[in-house]
Amino acid sequence: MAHELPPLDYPYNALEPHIDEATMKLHHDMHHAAYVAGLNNAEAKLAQAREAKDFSLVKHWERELAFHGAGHFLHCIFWKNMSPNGGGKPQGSLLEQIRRDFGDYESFTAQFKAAATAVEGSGWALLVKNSMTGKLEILTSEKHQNLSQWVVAPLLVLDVWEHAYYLKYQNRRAAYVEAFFNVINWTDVQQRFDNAA
Ligand code: MN3
Repeated sequence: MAHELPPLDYPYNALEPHIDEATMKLHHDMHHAAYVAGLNNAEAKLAQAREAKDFSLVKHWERELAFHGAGHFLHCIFWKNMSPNGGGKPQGSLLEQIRRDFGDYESFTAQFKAAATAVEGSGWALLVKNSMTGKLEILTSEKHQNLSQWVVAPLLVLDVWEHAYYLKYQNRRAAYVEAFFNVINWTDVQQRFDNAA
């Protein structure tokens, strides 16, 4: 099922004067649309590679998958994160957890604004919930991909830093990757799959 550019929930000019109509139109119709097209293309190319059992370009298409996937999914959230009726303060359980994890709302906004301002070059500031600790955190991303799509729940992870295999496998990472499949705890992976939001 191909990804599609979701329409905005509000007119292009609805966020004026804070975010202008021309920017919204360009950002949504051109930039976001390009991510959607790029993501669909990357997924199609990877399907072709699986079909042909030819992964010679897998690094390229995984990069494309991350770049366009991150772009698509983050923009979907970004548009929904804004509203012509927005502003004000969070309430209820979100406000409570912000207070618990950042001290108070003002400290949260101070850190978020500072973090967003300090991103070098292109990127994002993100308020996230850590699925291991259940805590809220502010993270930043230089660019947005760096091989991640962000809105994913890790189910099965494999460390391919050299320290994870070099003593035994030296430069033969593929042999280490092969061996990993002999020790995967699929029960754990299944549980993470069942629990993923
Ligand atoms: Mn953008």
